[in-house]
Amino acid sequence: MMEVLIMLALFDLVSSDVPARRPVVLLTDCGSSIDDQWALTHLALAPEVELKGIVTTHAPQNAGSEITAESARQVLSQLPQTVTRPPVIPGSSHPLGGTIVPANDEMGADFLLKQSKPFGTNHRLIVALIGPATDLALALQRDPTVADRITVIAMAFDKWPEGGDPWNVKLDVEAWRLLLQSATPLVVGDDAVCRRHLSLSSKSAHELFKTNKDKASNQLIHDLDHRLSTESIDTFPIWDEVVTAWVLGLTLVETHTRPRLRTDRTFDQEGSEGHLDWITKIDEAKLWDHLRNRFAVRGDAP
Ligand SMILES: [Ca+2]
Repeated sequence: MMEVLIMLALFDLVSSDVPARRPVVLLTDCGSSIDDQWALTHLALAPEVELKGIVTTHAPQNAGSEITAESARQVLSQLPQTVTRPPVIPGSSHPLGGTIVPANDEMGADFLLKQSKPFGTNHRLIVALIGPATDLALALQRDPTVADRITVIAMAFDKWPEGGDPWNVKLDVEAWRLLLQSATPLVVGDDAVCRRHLSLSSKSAHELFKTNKDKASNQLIHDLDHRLSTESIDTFPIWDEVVTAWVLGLTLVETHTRPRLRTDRTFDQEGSEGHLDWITKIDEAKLWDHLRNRFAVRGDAP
């Protein structure tokens, strides 16, 4: 049976219980869509976050990890000069899928394992997963004890309790199967909650940054407008910002029994064990205010 435990309200943790400088490694398929750029920008600017590094992953259309790394570097280049640039590490260009992983594809897993070393069960490294889970799964395969040193916050799946997924999980189902079977604490922000809370129109995005005329926010707006125009739609979900919202304490979650994953990406609740947290609500007003204020503090890039 599914166990549901409504967690206590987590809103307002930014100003109360969230320790300063939460350590984060970001795993991203930056450039596949427009939302990774928003999350990367926001995490890099947030004073509550120590962005220790960015591991880039494979993406469709033969976009290897070096291509997504270049996209991440481009985002960082738009940030004000005062912002510390975290290292960008190209991870695996191939999903697990039973193939032999080339040595160069292990750089992301190597980085994750090295970064996790100082951490433990009482003070965990946050792994923010906004792309395929390949590099994280490689790290878990290489050293299963990394599960005792990290917490994973992931944008993934369609909705609870069905599961399903058109992108992050689909691109490496085996990696997600390993992640769900691991002992790693896991929080999921699904497509449904992101569409409910994180969809932006052109008007709302321009309103958000109306007092900021810097390179980074201009680029975020430009990318959103281009996507809205290309697809002839009024709003677009900034899915990956759900991980920023969780890191900043701006989400509510339910705790569920941890399911297994079928090959069609749906959940199998039979024989499940352990738990995971599932995000049910995002305080998007505070999230967008937080991002706007970061630009207001930082000013323009020279
Ligand atoms: Ca992404």
